[in-house]
Amino acid sequence: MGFAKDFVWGAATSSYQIEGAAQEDGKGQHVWDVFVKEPGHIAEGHTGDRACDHYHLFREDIKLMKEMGLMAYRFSIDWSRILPEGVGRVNEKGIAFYSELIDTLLQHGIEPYITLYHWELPYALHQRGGWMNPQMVEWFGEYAKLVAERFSDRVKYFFTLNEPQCFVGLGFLTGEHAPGIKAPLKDTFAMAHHVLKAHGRAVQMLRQYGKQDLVIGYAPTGSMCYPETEREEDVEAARQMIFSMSQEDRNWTWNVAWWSDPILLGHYPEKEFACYEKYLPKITDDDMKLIAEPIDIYGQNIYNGRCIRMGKDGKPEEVPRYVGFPRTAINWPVTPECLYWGPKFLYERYKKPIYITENGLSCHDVVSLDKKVHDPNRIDFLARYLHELKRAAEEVDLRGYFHWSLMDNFEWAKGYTERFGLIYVDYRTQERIFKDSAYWYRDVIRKNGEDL
Ligand code: IFM
Repeated sequence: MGFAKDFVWGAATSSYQIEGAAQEDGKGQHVWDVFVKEPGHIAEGHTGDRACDHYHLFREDIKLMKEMGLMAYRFSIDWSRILPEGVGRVNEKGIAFYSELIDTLLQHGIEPYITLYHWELPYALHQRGGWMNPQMVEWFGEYAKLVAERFSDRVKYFFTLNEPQCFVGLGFLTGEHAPGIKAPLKDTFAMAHHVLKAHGRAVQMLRQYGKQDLVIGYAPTGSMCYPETEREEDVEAARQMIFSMSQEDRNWTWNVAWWSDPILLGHYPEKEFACYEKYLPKITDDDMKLIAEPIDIYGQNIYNGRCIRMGKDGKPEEVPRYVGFPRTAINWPVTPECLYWGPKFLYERYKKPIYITENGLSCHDVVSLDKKVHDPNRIDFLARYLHELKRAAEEVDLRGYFHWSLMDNFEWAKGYTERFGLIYVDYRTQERIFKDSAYWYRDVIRKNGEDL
């Protein structure tokens, strides 16, 4: 048993975090291009202007992917690179970049997985109201159509949105991310509804204009939960908690059910709907039908989880973390159990084949005197997490795992201060160095996780 024979081992990135070339070859501007230029938004004033310069170095990067033995690469398209105003005029140079990227991946035997939206809202659309504007549904659909027309002859796998929880929650509620807005709750629920409809519209367009039978999914994040013990009552407590809403309204976006039930079950979660009704826009049956346009696979980004038990009062409660609980450099808890219980609970509820579309950690990696990058913490983290994933693979229809990230990159508001890559990037010279974990992951891939 263990991982299926055709299990897909890959790594993921996103456009703004690695591409650079922010003002090149006719690319339009998006909200991050603008946000990073304002003082105080990004650690140490970093920007993604150059990032990993992947726009120019992608051929070398694909060679490294090959050397690592990756079977698949999940990357995102910068909407404003191919449609500078978000709609209308096509930038052929942007199309040519992604086209060559895809061809080169295929020449190296690496399956491309495209994410349509990893947070780069074209600035021109933002100025027209962005996600507040119901027209976003059609604009996103038009973008998906163009992607299908130009790339789906060679690309079979697509994810629509990456982590709507973040781009709505951090972008429009807390304002930590672009475009840096602290909107009223009512507005954020309206945006979320438009986002879900845009997802549905993109699925329709990909299917209609796809040049082959496409495999289409969605890649949210959300707070995972795992039980303190394997006693049935604790398992039930964790199951209830993972799909329930936060107690605090202003924390509402960190939720699995709100963002996934409509897509996979065709309705918003009932209890929460009642609770948040005062903030909700008008929602019609046609809206729900569009949102629930059938998808083929379910992607979930999983980094950590909360430990849950059934309280004495019969209600689920969170188990406090002990003093000195293990944490990654970015201060996220190390909780490998989430990679077993997360897919298990999601599969029970949504009954779709699952991909882990992101998982990984940041370490403050350095180049040692021997010129190598030793990252034992990453190897230890991955050994623990992938061991749990292997358990899940025995019970769940699990199709693939994409490590976040292929290489160090621009970590949004943290700039380059956090390193998530299997490959170290020296941002001064753009030199790439395999970390020890990249060699370790290569072995995992070769043996299909046999030793985990
Ligand atoms: O870098 C991000 C990515 O863009 C979205 N998911 C989480 C990663 C680590 O923070």
